[in-house]
Amino acid sequence: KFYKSKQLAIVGCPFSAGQPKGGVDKGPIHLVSAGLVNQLEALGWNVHFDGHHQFEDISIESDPPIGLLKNPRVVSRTCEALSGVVSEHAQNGRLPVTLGGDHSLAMGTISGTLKHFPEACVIWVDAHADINTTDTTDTGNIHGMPVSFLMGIGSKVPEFDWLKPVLAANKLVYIGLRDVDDGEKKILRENKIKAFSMHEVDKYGISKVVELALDHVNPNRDLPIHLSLDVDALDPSVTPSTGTPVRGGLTFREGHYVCEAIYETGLMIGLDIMEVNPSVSDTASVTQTVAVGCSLTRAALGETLL
Ligand code: Z70
Ligand code: MN
Ligand code: MN
Ligand code: MN
Repeated sequence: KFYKSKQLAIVGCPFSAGQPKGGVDKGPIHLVSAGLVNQLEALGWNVHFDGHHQFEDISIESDPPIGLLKNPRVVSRTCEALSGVVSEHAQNGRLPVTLGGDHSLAMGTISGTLKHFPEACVIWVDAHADINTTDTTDTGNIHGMPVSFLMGIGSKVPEFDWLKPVLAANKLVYIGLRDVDDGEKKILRENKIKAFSMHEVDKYGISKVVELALDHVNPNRDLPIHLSLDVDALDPSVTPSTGTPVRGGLTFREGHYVCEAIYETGLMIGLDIMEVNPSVSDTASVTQTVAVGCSLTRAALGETLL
């Protein structure tokens, strides 16, 4: 209901500087090569394939750490450029579907969609909370921090001045968490951020969890929704080819149910499919992970079982 009928844009982001492992930059190429564009067209979407954005004009001579943050300039400038691309698609009535790349890219995608839909809420589906601040990070990997940057918490880094605090704590909800740093747990508590870990998925079942998550961020089911999905939310038996697999994740069907249920609201205004890494594990695992990535994307875009 927020876009012209069935128009979407695929924004491929071959990007890996938010974390140390090579290969995640090849994720979007694999998803598209597997036929994602045709699959979405078959669901009735008018697909504007916006290419694999290398953001080539971002050339950085050297990018030494700022504090602990690794590759801060290239991450910041790539996300700033991505934010512009995503907001332009939203502006033009096309649902932006961003294929990562590592999850630091969500600073770009979410700031981009919130620019056009400031009242939107975010559903973050992940094994990790990705909410470390510049003060709490142990690793310096920025893909573990995008949420804190979007919320404007933690010590500021001038390089990220373009990114304003756009996401309020009560506009965010997590599903699938099971590997959260102590510093992150404190941030979740202090900011009263709602999170449904795998414990709650076991306790209530996935359909109740999605309903409770929506009750929290979208009680009247009338606000736009940005769905940011890290494929490591699913169990490593389902999506093995990702940088930091964590056992005990969502099953194939639980992951798909989340996507289907968000689609059913008719409120989705942005979708991220992140952290597919074709360099992790063997060929069969890569083929499976890419197939599941495409399948989750279709589920979020209206594929029905009957
Ligand atoms: C850890 C950090 C993370 C994804 C790992 C891990 C974060 N909390 N996110 N893999 N997708 O480095 O901050
Ligand atoms: Mn374009
Ligand atoms: Mn993750
Ligand atoms: Mn993530």
